[in-house]
Formats: sequence, C-alpha cells, structure tokens
Amino acid sequence: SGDRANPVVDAVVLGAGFAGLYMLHLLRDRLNKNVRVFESADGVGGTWYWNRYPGARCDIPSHHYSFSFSEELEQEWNWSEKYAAQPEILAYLEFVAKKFDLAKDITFRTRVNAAHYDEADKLWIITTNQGEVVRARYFIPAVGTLSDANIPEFKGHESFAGEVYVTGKWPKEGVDFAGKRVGIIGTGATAMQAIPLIAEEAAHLTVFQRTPNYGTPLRNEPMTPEVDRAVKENYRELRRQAWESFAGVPFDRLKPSALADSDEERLKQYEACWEDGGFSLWIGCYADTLFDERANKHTADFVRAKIRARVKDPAVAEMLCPPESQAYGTKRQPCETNYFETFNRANVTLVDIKSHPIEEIVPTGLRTSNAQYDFDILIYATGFDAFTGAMFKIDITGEGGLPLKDYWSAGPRTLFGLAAHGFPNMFFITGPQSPSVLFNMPLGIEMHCEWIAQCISHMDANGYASINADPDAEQQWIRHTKEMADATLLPEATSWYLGANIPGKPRVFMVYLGGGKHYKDVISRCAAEGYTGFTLTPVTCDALA
Ligand code: NA7
Repeated sequence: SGDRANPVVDAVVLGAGFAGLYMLHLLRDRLNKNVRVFESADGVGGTWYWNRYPGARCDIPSHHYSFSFSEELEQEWNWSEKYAAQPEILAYLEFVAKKFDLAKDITFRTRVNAAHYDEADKLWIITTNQGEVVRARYFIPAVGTLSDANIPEFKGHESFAGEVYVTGKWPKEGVDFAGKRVGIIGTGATAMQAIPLIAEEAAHLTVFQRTPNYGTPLRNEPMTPEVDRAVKENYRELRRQAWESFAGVPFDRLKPSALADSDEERLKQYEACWEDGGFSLWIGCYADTLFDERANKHTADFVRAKIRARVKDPAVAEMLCPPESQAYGTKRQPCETNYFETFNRANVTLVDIKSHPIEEIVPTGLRTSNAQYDFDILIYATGFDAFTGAMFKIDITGEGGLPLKDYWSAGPRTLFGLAAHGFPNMFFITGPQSPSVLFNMPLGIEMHCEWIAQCISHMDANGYASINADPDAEQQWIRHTKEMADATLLPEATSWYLGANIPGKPRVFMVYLGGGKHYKDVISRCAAEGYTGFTLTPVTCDALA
C-alpha cells in the first residue's frame, strides 16, 4: 500500500479551467474539504489560457457562457460583447479565482504524471513532474475535453526553418504577422476564427484545406447597457430557459420539422436564423436538421448558396463549399466573421489538400503532391485529440493496476460520462458519454461538479469509503449513448466527436445526444435513489478487512 509518509488530502483536482475552479470552490468552500489543484500553466483559465490565437472567442452568448452558481458574480461581471473574446473570458476566470480566493490552493506550472489507485488504502497516489507525491481520497482529472492539441507529424515536420505556432498553445506575447508570408493548416472552427484576422495583417496567407466546412456568421456585437441590464434583471429566468433547452442555450425560433414547411416558409426560417447568427441555424432552426437526411440537405443547400454568394471567384467558392456527401452540422458548426469574404482578398490563397495532400514539410514551407508553397510562419490549426487525449497523457491505473488507456482501448467506457468501472473515487467533468461539448460548457461543468460534490457529501454522511461504477450499468449506458447517437446523422461524419481526426483512434461516438435536460434528470434520479448503478463500500469494511 501507499507510502504513508506522503500527505493525504480529500481530493486532487487536475486543471484550473472552468471545471477545476468550480470543483475546488465546491469541495473546499461548501464541503469543507482539503483540496489540491495542479495546473500545468502559470495561471488559471484552461482552454481560455491556452487558446490565445487571433479571433478566439465563444460561440454561445457570454451571458449564457458563464457561471450561474453565484448571483453576485452574475451581477458583478460586465461583458463588453455579445460573444466575448478570449482575453475577456480569461479575465473573467481570473476574476472568479480572485473573488473566491482559489489560487492559494492551486499549484501552478505543475503537471501530474501518474495517478494510481491503491486498493488497500482506497486512496489515489498522485505523482507530479516536480517529484511531489500526494495521496487523495478522490481524484478528479478536470483536464479538458479539447485540450490536447493534435499536431500531425508530416514527413520533415521538424525541418521548417521559420516560426511554427499551434493555435491551442498560442504564445502569450502574441505573433507579429506584419510583412510575413503565413501558411495555416486546417479549416475547422478555430481556423475560421483566426484566418480573417491573420489575413488582414500578413503579407500573404496560404490556407491548406482538407475538408471545407459549413461556417455560418456569428454576428458578434458590442454589449449595450440596455441589453446587459435586461439580462441581469431576468437572469434566473434565462438560466431556467437554458436548462430547458437541448444544448444549454435557448433559441426561440426552433420549429419541429423542415419538411413540414413550404419552400417559401423554410427559406424565411433559414434567413431568420442566418440573421440571428451563432448556433441558431445549427440547433435553433429545425429540430430535424441533424436527424433527417432530407431536412439536413435543405440546410446544406442554403449554406452552400450563401458561400457562393459571398465568394467572388466561382472556382474558389466551389472549393469552399462542402460537397453534398458531407451532411450539414454533423461536424461542429463553425461560427465565423468575414471568413468567406477573406478569400476575395488578393493576399489569400486557398489550397485543396484533399486532392493534393501535403507530402512533406520543408525548411522553406511545404510540398504537396503537385506544388511547393513557401512561407515564413507555419500555423497548425489542426484540432485536438478530444475527450481522451489529455487523460491518456497521464499514467492512470485503477483496480488491479489496470491502465485507463487499456480499459478504454476500444473507446471510452463510462457510467454517465462521470465515472469508469474499476476506477473508484475518480470522477470526470464533461467527460466522454456525457452531453459534454454539445452542451453549453460552463453549465455542463456546473452540473457535473455539483453532482460530484453531492455524491461526496452523501458518502461522508453515510460512512462510505469508495464508489465504483457497476459494469452492467456502465455497459447499459454505453449502449444507450450509442443508440442516441445512431438516431442522428452525426456518427456518419469523420469528426472529432467520433475520434476520426486522430489516426488509429477507435471510432466511437463520444457525446451523449439525449439532450442536457434529459441527461440531468437521469443523473439526478441516480443520486436521489442512492446512486443506483454504483457500488458504495462502507468505511467499516476497511476496518474489518
Ligand atoms: P477541428 O475542428 O478538428 O479542425 C481541425 C482542422 O485541421 C480541420 O480542418 C482538419 O481537416 C484539419 N486537419 C487535421 N489534421 C490534419 C492533417 N493531418 N492534414 C490536414 N489537415 C488536417 O479543430 P478546431 O480546433 O478547429 O476546433 C475544435 C473545437 O475547439 C471547436 O469545434 C470548438 O468546440 C473548440 P479535416 O476536417 O479533418 O479534414
């Protein structure tokens, strides 16, 4: 059993983003627990610490994309734009950390290398890269769902002589593009935010596109005092509406079916959602968009027509239009500002690397199968090893020394996305098989942190030492998650929801698609019924053993 000389705490939390910060606050300030948080960065913020690339901002209105647990916080903080940019969201999280005095329990610049469950003591033994060992009753890796950057290892990738940047690890001091030739690989949600701004600064920008995307306008605008006041006077009702909605953000135009409307009515509805911006067309337009191929095709045609109208060169417009074989919105809907117009600029070139793949990175740029492109700066906007990437970077072992990586070798296995069988007292936040990234993140994080805190307080009150997910319940949840996904068009896309962006990753749809409201009911009922689907082991068993 573990080294008894090492200090024991109630909980170790990894990460100081939205999730880690709130988990610390709940456990320490509501349950009076002794908590250690480890964070690899030198400050709080998580996603919003690392993603400092130009144009980074949230795609859900900030009034919704924020903590709801403190009315005082809601009233105190003022958003300057409808959709806040990265510096403002980071400042908000720094404000939260200060307001709730969180930093004093966070060890920065420290990465956890290993977390091993010690069955005899029912403790997690956690080892950091600074050589510290901490024993903890509970282990909560709040390491983020999209935090492990995917950097494809093209042949010769280390040979590039210029500057190299990764959007998800952007330097604090920023990047000066003035007078530079820039190459960017990727055209996902991140690239669509960054490309228009980089194009304005750089001498030349070459965009390497493998798959075109159905981007739609974000329509960001400055926050007016009137809107801010109206929200703050009505915040509880707005949050209630958010919880009633599918994805944790309310849309008031949603109609049941695109197929029930006439062509004229449908176009009117699409135009209205297009004008609303954000995710309105994706999840706030017709409820069958992501369920019915015919309904989906109507939206896809609408967006393609918009792209053609915005891009002057018809050949470039066609390259930017996703083909009919690619359903609309089955990959994450990117929200953009002047993305398509950017390709009308004389200093921007679009290169199709589906037809002519990148063969090699060379000191002066890169070579595709039919041409060479030279630049001074290379940017990888190539996404993340989502859901499991960051977790697998840590050597996590459960009962019997089983590595999490092995237990999940064919895809994540969880009960409610909150826990995995054989890994007692370990909890995930917005983990795989929960609504996760298809739900308003701060609210989803609050839901999970509150469930975990309630569970721990239940265990304390009833004298339990450990909680473990039952294999049967877990299997049932995996099956249910798959059924919910299979009812939609989403598993057909080669998306990171499915792990399809990472070579060799098992293709399993990793998000629970039953909707946030239903999901919350399910996990609340589980708690109310004394944690059905979990085995709780009393403290007394330890003493007898
Ligand atoms: P995404 O959506 O995964 O986009 C990554 C982009 O990089 C996408 O266009 C990919 O093309 C491209 N990519 C990835 N690997 C390669 C290789 N090997 N060669 C060429 N092109 C490649 O990541 P984002 O960061 O944009 O967005 C992630 C989420 O973060 C976002 O949805 C928000 O929720 C926040 P592909 O489409 O795979 O052909």
